[in-house]
Formats: sequence, structure tokens, C-alpha cells
Amino acid sequence: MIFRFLTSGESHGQCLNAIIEGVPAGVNINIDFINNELVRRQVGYGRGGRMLIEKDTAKILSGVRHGKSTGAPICLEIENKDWQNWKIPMCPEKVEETPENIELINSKTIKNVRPGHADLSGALKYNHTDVRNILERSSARETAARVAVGAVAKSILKEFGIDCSSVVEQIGTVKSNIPDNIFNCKEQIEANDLRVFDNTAYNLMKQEIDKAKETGDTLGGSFKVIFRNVPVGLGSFVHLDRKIDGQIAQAVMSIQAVKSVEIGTGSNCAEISGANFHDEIYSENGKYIRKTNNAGGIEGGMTNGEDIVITASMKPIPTMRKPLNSVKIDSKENVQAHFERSDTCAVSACSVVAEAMAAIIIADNMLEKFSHDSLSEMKINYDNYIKRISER
Ligand code: EPS
Repeated sequence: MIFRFLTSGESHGQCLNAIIEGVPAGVNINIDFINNELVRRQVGYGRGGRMLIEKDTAKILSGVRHGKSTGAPICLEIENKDWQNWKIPMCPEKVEETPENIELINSKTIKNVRPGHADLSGALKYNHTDVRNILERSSARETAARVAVGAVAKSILKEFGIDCSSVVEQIGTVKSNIPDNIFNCKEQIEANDLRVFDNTAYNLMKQEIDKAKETGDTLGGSFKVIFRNVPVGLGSFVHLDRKIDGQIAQAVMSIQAVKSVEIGTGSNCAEISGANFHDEIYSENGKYIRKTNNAGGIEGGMTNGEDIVITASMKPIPTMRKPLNSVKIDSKENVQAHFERSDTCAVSACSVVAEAMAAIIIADNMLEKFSHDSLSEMKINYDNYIKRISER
């Protein structure tokens, strides 16, 4: 990858950090835009008490001067407000062994692993006896840092008119209608606290979330992420790791709790015949056009100039107030899984995180295709390419 990044930070540690490398010089980086993306991720009916504590904002520590990237690594930091309540249990240094401190640390020690979470495999793999060491880093709190990184990727895409939007399609058993063009309904979706388009479905989803909350259960769901104005020819058919659909699938699947990713008419493609599935190609005013988009904007591992359409599903959150049967990791006693404050449903937040992850992949492919030292050089290459394509 040319656009590379690492994040660090624990859910209840001091802060989350990200270092991004590969952003060309001259890209407009607006802190208000990054922070607005962070606000979008925090929205969502059914989220837990933590979201009342955190008001995520990013600080840019390097790589940007006077609102433009310099080409140097960009370091971002997001404070965890909840850290104030975790200074002793999460202290990086050894703490004084006073009775109060010991009691506090013991009260935050976790032994009862949660089915569906990283707890058991993580504790065995890293040889931890306190499962908090796994929980803290595997927590979806880390997605705040990914969204900040995604905002930087989106800032590159914006320079080329590439736009993105997302909408929630299903929560629990309730399915929503999706508008034909979600970009025309962006304001409505952004104003809705579940990121849902259809009001009837919205009310039913809220009822289902309320019911799950009451019974100590959790809910998953699915959402669509769409990118438009992506040029033809990003990615490649020549090798497995260069296929952009594979890259997007990996990036979106890496989001905590995501269990499926499809491009275009993905999971239904098995039942549709070739005559009805493939998007026929027409010529109109000298341009190649399609009247359908079952391919979701990707053919042969390359973008084909149509909208990129990604659908992903998130499993129900495994931290449950009515805990599942499990085992205590040291004694192997049969117990109830650990419960700590959590969300009932975070599908709407996940759709914003998926936008970020896909934006990172598309930005990376733009850098690969059009060079990546400076935005001005990239734009010259992009314009030449678009001219050449339009002459074909
Ligand atoms: C999470 C558990 C909850 C969520 C958290 C993800 O945190 P806490 O245990 O502090 O209540 O709210 O998500 C976030 C903090 C966030 O910013 O999205 C988990 O276990 O994954």
C-alpha cells in the first residue's frame, strides 16, 4: 500500500493515535471535516452510555501545515475522555500497591470470556490471564481512529470529485427501502439517527432495539456504502493482491463485528443467470454506459467507472447484559460471560467506519495509479488519463 497507516490505543487508555504515511503534498486537510466524520460515527440509536462520555475530536500533530498536507507522515490523536475513570486500572506504569488500588484493579480484571468476542482466542494466543488485555485493544473504540484516517483518505478523493455515502439497510429483522440514488437523499440519511431512509422501517427498528435493550440482547444489521465518480481502471486483474474488490472486502471485513461483505449483487449472484446478471455495455454520445450495476462498479478486480456499491453485515455485539454461557479462563468453571457497559446496536456507526475503510482503499489505488508525491503531479496524471480514456 502507498496510503499506509497504523493505529494505537486501548478502549479505556489515554487516547487513540494514528500515523498515516503516503499522503501526497498539497492535499486540503480540514480539521472540521475530520471532526465531523468523528461525530457521524458516534451517532446511532441503541448506542450505550459510553457515547455520552466521549465527544470525539482529533488533533493533528504532524504532516499538515496551514491546512495542507506536506507529504510527511500525518499523526492524529483522539483523546479518550473516559480515561479519567481508568487511570489506575489502565495505568502504563506500575501502580503503588495500596488496598484501594488493588481493589480497583481487581474489580476491572476479567476472567469470564464472552462468546463471539476476541476474549478466549486472544487470551490463549497472547498468554494473558486477565482478559482485559484483549478486550481493550479488540474493542470497536479503535474505529474512531480508523474514521479519522478515513477522513484524510476522503480528503484525497474529494480533490478528484469522488464522493461517498452510506445508508443502513437492515437492523435485526427489520429491512428498510433504499433510495435509487442515495446521494440525492444524503441530507435525510445524515439527519436520521439510525442512518435509515425509510420512516416506517426506522420506527420498527427503534422498537426492535428497545426490545433487545429491555431483554439484555443485542442486534446486528446491514448497510450499503456507495462511491461515485471513481475513474475506470483502479485495481488490476493481474494478481490477487491487486484486485480492488478483494482489497475492499479485506478492509471492510477487518472492522470489528463485520461478518460479510459483498460488492454489487453479491450474495444473490448465485441465483441469477448470466443473461440477467451482467451489465450490458452501450455506447451513448461516444461514451460507454451501463443501464444496470450488478457488478457494483468492479469487473476483473478493476473499477469500471460505475458506482462502487458495497454491502456489509455486522453481527450482534457480543457484550450482552443477559450473558451467554461461558467458562472462567483460569478455573474452567462454567459461568456466565462477562458484562460491561456496551451498545445494544452499532450498525449505523459501522456504516460510517466502512465508508472510511473503503475510502482508504480507493485513495490508495488513486495514489498508485496517478503518483503520490504531490497533488499537483497527481492531478496532471489524472487529467491526462481521463483525456486519453475519453478519446477511446
Ligand atoms: C465496545 C464497548 C463499549 C462501546 C465501545 C465498543 O465501550 P465501553 O465498554 O467503554 O462502554 O461503547 O465503543 C466505543 C467506545 C466507541 O467509541 O465506538 C466494545 O467492547 O467493542
